[in-house]
Amino acid sequence: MRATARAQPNIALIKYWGKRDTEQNLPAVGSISITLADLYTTMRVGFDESLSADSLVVNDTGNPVMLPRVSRCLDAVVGADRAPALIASESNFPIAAGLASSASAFAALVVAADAAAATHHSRERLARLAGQASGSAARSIYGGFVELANDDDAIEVSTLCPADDWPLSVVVAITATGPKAVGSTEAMETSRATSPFYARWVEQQNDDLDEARAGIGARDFARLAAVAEHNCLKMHSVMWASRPPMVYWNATTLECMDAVRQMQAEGIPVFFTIDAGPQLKAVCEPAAVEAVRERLAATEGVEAVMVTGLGDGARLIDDG
Ligand code: 2P0
Repeated sequence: MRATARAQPNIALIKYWGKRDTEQNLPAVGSISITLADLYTTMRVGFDESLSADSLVVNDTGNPVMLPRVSRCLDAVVGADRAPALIASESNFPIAAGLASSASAFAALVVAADAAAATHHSRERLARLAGQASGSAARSIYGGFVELANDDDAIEVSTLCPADDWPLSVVVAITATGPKAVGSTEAMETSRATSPFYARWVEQQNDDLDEARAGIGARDFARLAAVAEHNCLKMHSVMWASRPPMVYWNATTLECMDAVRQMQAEGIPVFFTIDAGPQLKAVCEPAAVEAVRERLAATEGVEAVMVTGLGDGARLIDDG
C-alpha cells in the first residue's frame, strides 16, 4: 500500500491560460509543452487504515494548506472510501515560483497513488486525473514534446516527439524566489472574467498550436521559437490587461529577455518563455547551452541559473 513516483516539471511553449469548466478543471485552450529532465519531484504515498486522516509533508515540512487539494486528487484516483494516506514530496528546485511545481507534484502523485492502491489506471486516465488536480500536471505524465488537446468535454494528452528525437536544452534564470502573489488558478479566472483580450486569446490558440506542431514535426527551431515567443507574450498581454492587472515579471525578467534578444542578434539559436512567475526560461540548441548559461548568469539581478535537457514522463521508482 506504498509507492514512490518521480515526475519532472514541464514548460509550456504554447500556453494553457483559462478554464472552460472550473468544476472539472478543463482548460479553455490546448497547449504544447516540453518535459524537463533534471528538475524533479519525488512523491511517496502510503495508504494506512490505522491513520486517522491524510497528512502531507513537502520538503520535510508539514503542509496543511495544500492537503485538501492532494486529498481530493487521491479520492479521484482511488475512490473516496480509501484508507487515509501519508504523502511526502521533495523537489530539487524552488516550489511555487512559476516553475510548474504543481505539475511535477500532481503527476508524481497520481502515479504513486495508482501503484500504492493497485488501481491500474491507463496512462491516459492518469493524465486526466492529474489534469483535474492541476491543468499543467496532465502534461508531465508524458515526456519530450507533449500536446494537451482540448477537444469535446475531455482532454487528450500525448507525446508529439520523444525527448531523444529532438534534444533541446533549457536554461532557467531564477530572478526571484518565494511564492508568487497570485496563484495561477485565481489569475486565470480573473483573466477570463475581465481581460478584453481573453476571447481573442482563446480564438487564436489553434493557429498557434498548428504552427508549433509543424515546427516540432520539421525540427525547425526558428519556426518553433517565433510562435513560442509570440504565444508567451500574448498570454502575458491577457494578464496585464486583466483587472486587477497581473504582472508576474520583474526588472530582471526584462533584462533576461533583452539578453536573449542580443544572443538572437548574434545568431545564437535560443528563445525565451515566461510563465506565471518572474523566472525566464531560455530554450536553445544543445551546442549553444554554455553560451546561454553564461550570458544569463551574468545578467544583472539573476540569482541563479539551472540547466536541463528534455526528459521522460512520470514514472514509478519504488513500489514497495
Ligand atoms: C502552462 N501555466 O501552460 C501555463 C502557463 C502558467 C502559465 O499551467 O489551475 O497550476 O492548477 O489548473 O496548471 C499554471 O497553471 O493551473 C499553468 P491549475 P496550473 O504551463
